[in-house]
Amino acid sequence: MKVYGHPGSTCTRKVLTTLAERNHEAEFVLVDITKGDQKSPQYIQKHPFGVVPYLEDDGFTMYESRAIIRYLDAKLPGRKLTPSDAPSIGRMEQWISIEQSYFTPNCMAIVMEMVFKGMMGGGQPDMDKVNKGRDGSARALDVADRALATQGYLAGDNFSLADISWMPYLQYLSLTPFGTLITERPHVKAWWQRVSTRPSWKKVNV
Ligand SMILES: N[C@@H](CCC(=O)N[C@@H](CS)C(=O)NCC(=O)O)C(=O)O
Repeated sequence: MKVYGHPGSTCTRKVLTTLAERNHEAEFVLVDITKGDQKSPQYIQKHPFGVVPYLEDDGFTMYESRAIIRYLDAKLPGRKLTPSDAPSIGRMEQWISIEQSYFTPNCMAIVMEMVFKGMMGGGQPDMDKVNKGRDGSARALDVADRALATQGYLAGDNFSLADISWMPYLQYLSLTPFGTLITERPHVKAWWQRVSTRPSWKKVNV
């Protein structure tokens, strides 16, 4: 099995965290997105949208991080990161969808302006974008805080793919002054402490 990606990429980190949780080793193929390798003709032949990650598994290939983590969890033997009862599966999928639809676009607006823009020499952050991202992130995190008041993880009592789908974005958010969006919500704060100290996350978040 080969994972094509970049260690700093949020979407690659979801895949690597899933592999680490499932104790499965895959060969890592670096696609250096800081140098534009993801737009090379050779890579576009694999991934027609020119982004990471991309998976090769014994002749089967696929892309899209949230689809890849579901595939890996279904395929690999051992304890699953997907619950087995229908309501919990529904809950897990709901939280992955909330992440993709309402949280990540807002969180990444902050991270792009406050972390990546500076790293790429792009100048001062656009505070209109940051403030809009802050408000949108706060709304999603308020909803998460209410859910996490009565359960340990997003899908219920067990760590699942839903938690993995949120973690890479929260990690980058925690590096900005808007990390307070996490720490000022007691249940999100406690959950983040729980999930970010897992060995899988420590292995991936280097
Ligand atoms: N929906 C895709 C998004 C992939 C994506 O945007 N990857 C980013 C890194 S996290 C990337 O390759 N960025 C480089 C670029 O946009 O050229 C997924 O979930 O895999």
